[in-house]
Amino acid sequence: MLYPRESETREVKDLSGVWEFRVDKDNEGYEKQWFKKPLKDTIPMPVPASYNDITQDSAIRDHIGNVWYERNFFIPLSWKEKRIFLRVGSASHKARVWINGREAGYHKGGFLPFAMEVNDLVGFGQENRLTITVDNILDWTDIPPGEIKEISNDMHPEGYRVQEYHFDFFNYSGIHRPVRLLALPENYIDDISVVTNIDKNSGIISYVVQVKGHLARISVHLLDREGNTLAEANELEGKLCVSEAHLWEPGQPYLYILEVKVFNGQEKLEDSYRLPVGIRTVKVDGKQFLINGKPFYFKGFGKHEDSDLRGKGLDHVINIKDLNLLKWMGANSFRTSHYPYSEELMNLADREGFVIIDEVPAVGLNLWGREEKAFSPERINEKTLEHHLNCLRELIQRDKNHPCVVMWSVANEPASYEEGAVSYFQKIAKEVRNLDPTRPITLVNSSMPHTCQVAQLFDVVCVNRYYSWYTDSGHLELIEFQLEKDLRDWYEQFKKPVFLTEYGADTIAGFHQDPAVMFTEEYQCEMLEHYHRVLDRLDFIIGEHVWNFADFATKQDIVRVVGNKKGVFTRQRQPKAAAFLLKRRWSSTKET
Ligand code: BDP
Repeated sequence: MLYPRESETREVKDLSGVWEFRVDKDNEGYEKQWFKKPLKDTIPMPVPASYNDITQDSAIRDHIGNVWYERNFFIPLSWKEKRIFLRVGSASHKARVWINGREAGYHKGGFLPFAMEVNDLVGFGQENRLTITVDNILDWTDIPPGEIKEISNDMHPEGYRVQEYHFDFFNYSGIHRPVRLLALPENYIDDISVVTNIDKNSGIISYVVQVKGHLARISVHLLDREGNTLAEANELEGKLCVSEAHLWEPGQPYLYILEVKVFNGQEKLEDSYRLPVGIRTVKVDGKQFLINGKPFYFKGFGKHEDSDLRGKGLDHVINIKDLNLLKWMGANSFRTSHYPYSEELMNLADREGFVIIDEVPAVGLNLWGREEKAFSPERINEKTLEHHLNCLRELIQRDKNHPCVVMWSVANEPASYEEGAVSYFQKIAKEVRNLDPTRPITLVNSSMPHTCQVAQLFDVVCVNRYYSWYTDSGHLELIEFQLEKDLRDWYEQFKKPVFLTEYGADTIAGFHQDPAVMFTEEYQCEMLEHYHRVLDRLDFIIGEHVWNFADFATKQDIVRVVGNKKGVFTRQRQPKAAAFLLKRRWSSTKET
């Protein structure tokens, strides 16, 4: 289903606001059928937001299992003839939806939208009750995966359980993105796909429209920013050509509008949808990553959706501030580490000309030094694969038309050295290429070139490296020798462009020492300089993404001081010294 946009034929009603909320601490809600009657004993909870940091109760912050959200709504009488959908932007990680006590739908996967048609469940001229149960438990069938550990009663009189997971961000939970009601016409535009190409000075837009129901006629117009029609067609599928096209360029994006209208037999307008379209091409060629035929060098960060109080909840203030900070420092790109970000952010990136590596939530597919294998029937198995493939399908369906997305990342730091990873990622790579033959694909690696079993399946070698941090801690002087050898080995072995997708140091803002020691601002700066000297010597490097843009929350751990402090900005988005160093570097290097 297309992103909810209003038009003369479509209405969108945003249900964001204050909802009723109850934690199901004894896991009894389903059995006691809480969905049948208005929820009792509730507290107010904002939507969208993670619920974890909103109250003063650590039991809510650390809750494992179901929570219940509820609110009432009206359906306007004018929607009588409409098809009514409920669309949830994201709920982490599994959600069951009830309307007036009847089940409306279920979705697994915490970072992608889902929608359901609800005409049979809602009433007109009455208040309707919407209940959403959100479950944050992660097991090996999920991505990201997790494990529930039951701790026996020699550790606590009643025993207790913990949610374990092998990824480095707090398992924020709840309804993270807007919940919306949509009113669509009986016969409506269900999907649009565009692929763009460039031929000399002309832009070519190949499009396919899918309609639900009947239609007598379709009109497709390509509009420029001023609303002038530049090309038009009357088929469900076709090609539009713009001469002297304005391209969507990193930092200089131009967005056209593809205006699609469908009419019935009486020439009455049934539905219309306006899709922003950027004309651009992407390609990997030898040692280079080309956007619009020109070599592009990625400068930027691995990020997180993470901020004070909101956790992973959509926040336009944070999103726009972050893009402004990226611009301020001359960054041109980021990776949606380690899960798909909100559609609202993707729309902003299209508009502001940021280049994105779009990642599925396949993080933590690794047991880090444990003896057992991660890719094995008891852990990452056929069921995980099925869900992983499904997330990729949903992600590509959601983001296929965004010019900002130039590459799909299918996983972050899986145990790619295990034999079992090979057939797993063969299936993943095959499916992604099948779904989108137009974009390069990658897997972000922490393995070494001689141990990785899967890099040959992908177009770009992405590697995360922590020399002088997790290895040889404190030894800045070893970085250059070790990193250079490592990166050269990757290139020699796979003959593909290499991208340093993570490098960084935990840095507590305000800690200073010279000569530098770990955790000080001086150390973060010096470390970056060593890495950059190596990157500047190698012609097969296509990008540098510092880890991380901002400090972020993690689970409590002896190696984390109130979260991961590798941010170049604090969690409140104030710069550490490294921000100025990166600003100098990125503002002075060539634009691409
Ligand atoms: C990398 C992970 C990233 C972590 C980072 C770190 O990809 O999610 O936050 O290490 O340890 O391995 O800071």
